[in-house]
Amino acid sequence: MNDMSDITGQSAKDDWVPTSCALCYGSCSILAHRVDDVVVKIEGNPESVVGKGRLCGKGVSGIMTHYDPNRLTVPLRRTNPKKGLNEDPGWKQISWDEALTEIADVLRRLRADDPRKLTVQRTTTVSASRTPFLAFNAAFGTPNLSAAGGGMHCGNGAHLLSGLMHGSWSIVPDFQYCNYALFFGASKGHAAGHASASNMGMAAEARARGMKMVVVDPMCNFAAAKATEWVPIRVGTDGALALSMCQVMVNELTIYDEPYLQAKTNAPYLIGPNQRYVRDEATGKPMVWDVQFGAARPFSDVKAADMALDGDFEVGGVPCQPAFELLRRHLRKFTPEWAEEITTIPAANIRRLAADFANEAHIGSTIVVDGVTLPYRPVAAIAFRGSQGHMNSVYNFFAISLLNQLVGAADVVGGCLGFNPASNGFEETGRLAYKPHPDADGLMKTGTWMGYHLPYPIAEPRLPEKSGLQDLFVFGLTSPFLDSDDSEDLWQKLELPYRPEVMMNFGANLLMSIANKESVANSLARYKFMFSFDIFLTETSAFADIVLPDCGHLQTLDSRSNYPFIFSLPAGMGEWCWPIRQPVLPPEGEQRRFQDVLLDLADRIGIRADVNAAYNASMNLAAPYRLQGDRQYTYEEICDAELKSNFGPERGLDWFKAHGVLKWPKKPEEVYWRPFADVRVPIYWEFIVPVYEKIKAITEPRGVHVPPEYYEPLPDFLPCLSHQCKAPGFDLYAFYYRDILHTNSFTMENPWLDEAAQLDPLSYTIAINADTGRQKGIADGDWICVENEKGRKVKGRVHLTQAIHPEGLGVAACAGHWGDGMPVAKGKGVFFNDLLELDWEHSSPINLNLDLCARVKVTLEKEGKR
Ligand SMILES: Nc1nc2c(c(=O)[nH]1)N[C@H]1C(S)=C(S)[C@@H](COP(=O)(O)OP(=O)(O)OC[C@H]3O[C@@H](n4cnc5c(=O)[nH]c(N)nc54)[C@H](O)[C@@H]3O)O[C@H]1N2
Ligand SMILES: Nc1nc2c(c(=O)[nH]1)N[C@H]1C(S)=C(S)[C@@H](COP(=O)(O)OP(=O)(O)OC[C@H]3O[C@@H](n4cnc5c(=O)[nH]c(N)nc54)[C@H](O)[C@@H]3O)O[C@H]1N2
Ligand code: SF4
Ligand SMILES: [Mo]
Repeated sequence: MNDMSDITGQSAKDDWVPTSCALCYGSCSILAHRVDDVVVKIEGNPESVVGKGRLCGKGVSGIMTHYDPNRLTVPLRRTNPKKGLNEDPGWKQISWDEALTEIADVLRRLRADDPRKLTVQRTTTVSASRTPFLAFNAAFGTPNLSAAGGGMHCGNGAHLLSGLMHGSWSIVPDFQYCNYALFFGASKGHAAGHASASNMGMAAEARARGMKMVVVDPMCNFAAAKATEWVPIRVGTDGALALSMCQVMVNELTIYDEPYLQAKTNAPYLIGPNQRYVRDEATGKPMVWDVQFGAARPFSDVKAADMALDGDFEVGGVPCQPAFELLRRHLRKFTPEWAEEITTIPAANIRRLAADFANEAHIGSTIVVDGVTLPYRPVAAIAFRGSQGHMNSVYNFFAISLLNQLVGAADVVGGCLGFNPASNGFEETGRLAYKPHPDADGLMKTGTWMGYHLPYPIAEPRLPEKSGLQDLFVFGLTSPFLDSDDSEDLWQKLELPYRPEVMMNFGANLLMSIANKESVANSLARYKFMFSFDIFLTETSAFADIVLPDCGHLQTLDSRSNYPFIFSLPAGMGEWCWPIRQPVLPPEGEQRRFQDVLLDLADRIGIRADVNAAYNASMNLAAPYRLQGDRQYTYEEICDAELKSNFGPERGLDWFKAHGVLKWPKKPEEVYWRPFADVRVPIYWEFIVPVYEKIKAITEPRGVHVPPEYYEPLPDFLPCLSHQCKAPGFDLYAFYYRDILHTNSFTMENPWLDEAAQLDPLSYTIAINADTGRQKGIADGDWICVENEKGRKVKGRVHLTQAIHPEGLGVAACAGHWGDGMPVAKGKGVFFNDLLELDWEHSSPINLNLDLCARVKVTLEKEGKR
């Protein structure tokens, strides 16, 4: 800290505090410039790998979120017992002791009755909230942890596939070496996505280096605007394009990486007529056809190069084929001409894209990185929210993943990288080491993970205990069925043994972030009691009985703002980096950190020992830093324990507060781990067959039909419901996209970001193709009404542009707030989610993803306003 003299001669306290942003889940490392206990500026922390000294506009504006006079500063209790969209809660200030006494009474009684009746809901935007809530959840004993719109909008398909194929939460091109990146509805390094600010720099450098970037997207927005080529696609049809590209590569061009498929996938495993592996009777291992021996043998006994990929065989009288042969045959129907009909992308373009991708992969080539010779495949097919935010989420992402698998561009130099799934750990302590490893079938299990269950092996489906039904629909991470219109019907049929009664919410604005507000409001009103940790009164907090004023990102503490190297640390060569978040400013009024409040509640309801045990497990604390019995540790002490446990006794919380981050170099074998790990990934999902049988055995007798076409071992293209709408006048596909200026429903309240968004022609408007608009007699700036097939309506001002597919209707972010608690946000922008239905029919029957597109009709608003 420097003591400086200002012009008045008075001394000013002036310092820069290293901490982490939380305006989105990227958690970029920041430096907060603090002068006389006021933060006057936020900059990127160049010492950190997370952001690399860069910030986005939201991060810089975080200062205005902190100093917003509408921030909550006292606990509030509702006085109006009625809950509804038009009910005023009648907030009354209460003391912390009153608030926590009442909450603890409710929780104590509930836990004695049935802990599963507690639903814990949290926003993923503050990613650091994960560990404390997971610990509380586990200790309390409820399986119901949910993430509002998170997952079923953004990651249910992405995390499943990235987990199965890359041992990782997410994927990104190896920007340092990639020459051809194909983006399917993802903005990794352009506006949104994971590891934003780091990826923004890396993506820019890659483009300057000459990396071609091809963006498949219904809109030419942030990623496509920077691309070499924009490929406009009909909403929700990415699977058809990817399958067709696979068809061209495998059957028309016959370009694919045979040695990779033999050694690193289950492509050579023999499949019988029952869609299952042909297994060795003695060992139970899947068999391959050994071309040297001319016989089927367990995969582990055969050299990869001797494994047949093609042909028909017979083993013990059973006809069978290698999985790859089945894939090759399966792909034949996905011709570019077929795909053109579905995607609107001309067949010739599909052939060109496939040829470019296949040729740019330079199959067979190697490169030396830091003295290590490694496979070099400088192409990557990437996807995230856009292409998989649909009912056909799983197959779409599966088909896109196959592009990388076919050319061997998975976790090798220049290819598609998982987000740091392999690490040798911190050398001095040997901690934080993990890497993918094989199961008995040779298929990859992740070395580290952060979901409720591992992506593989697939969990055993059972009669649900989770109100979201994910223990039955085991491919789903998060679920719409906590809130859907028909959840009671599903719970009854599937014999859920209890009903949700109490909700503990952390920040999430589920009333806005999931789907139409009526459906979610009905679900929220069903809870007998709800309390919410908030920094603002959101639309959702209006359904709470008690609201607790939380500290914001500049006031809070977290020993793992970037754990476990997944969200924020860029993939690729460079350094490992462990940053923390620390308080720069004290609480205002009666604000308290949620982590401390959770510990206080644990003590009040008598579950401290369980919470300590849960922290030991989730932070993987090593002796002597394990938390003991029911000792009342502060959250500071828990953070200190985690840091010392990982990095040694001299690098505790104090060291991290002073230094901000700890770094050490990555090795090529960690970043490009695939050649060094004896694991295979499934290009053919044999495991899906028994899983479906088990799901069906539970659902069919109980009157719930689960369509089998979602559970095939090879991906297909399944149309969204919106593709099937034939009602006259419903000729546009409505979709949303992230605004570079806003995070989900959060930042419209930030005055700097709001001002910038008002200047932007798209942030708060509805984008329609200019020619389509003119045909409909709509002019730029007109007010229109957008109506979905069920008659739900959304209104807004039109922006006509050439930068959108002629059938598309694009809305930015999750705006259109109506509550009084965020007055800057109120009335700004368009609330897209009012066009989304929330029921079984509109959910993926395999991974529970919501269908995030709607077929809509637009009409001109005569009055020229809302
Ligand atoms: N139309 C549309 N819908 C969407 C999306 C979209 O882009 N458009 N995105 C979807 C996706 S992928 C997701 S993940 C979800 C996200 O949706 P949600 O998780 O419901 O929330 P966000 O909209 O991200 O807003 C973050 C919330 O956290 C609160 N908050 C921020 N910091 C803190 C803090 O330190 N403490 C506390 N207690 N609260 C805090 C903010 O007040 C805000 O309410 O929305 C989904 N829904
Ligand atoms: N600036 C900013 N950054 C964020 C967030 C934010 O709200 N704002 N949110 C964070 C969160 S929670 C998440 S999940 C990530 C999400 O990050 P992204 O995956 O990048 O999310 P989106 O921008 O919603 O969707 C990506 C693209 O998909 C397109 N798209 C929509 N439908 C389709 C389709 O059917 N097919 C194809 N091919 N494209 C389609 C959209 O036009 C958009 O360009 O971003 C994180 N980072
Ligand atoms: S990308 Fe996210 S975490 Fe990084 S500066 Fe922007 S808002 Fe903050
Ligand atoms: Mo998300």
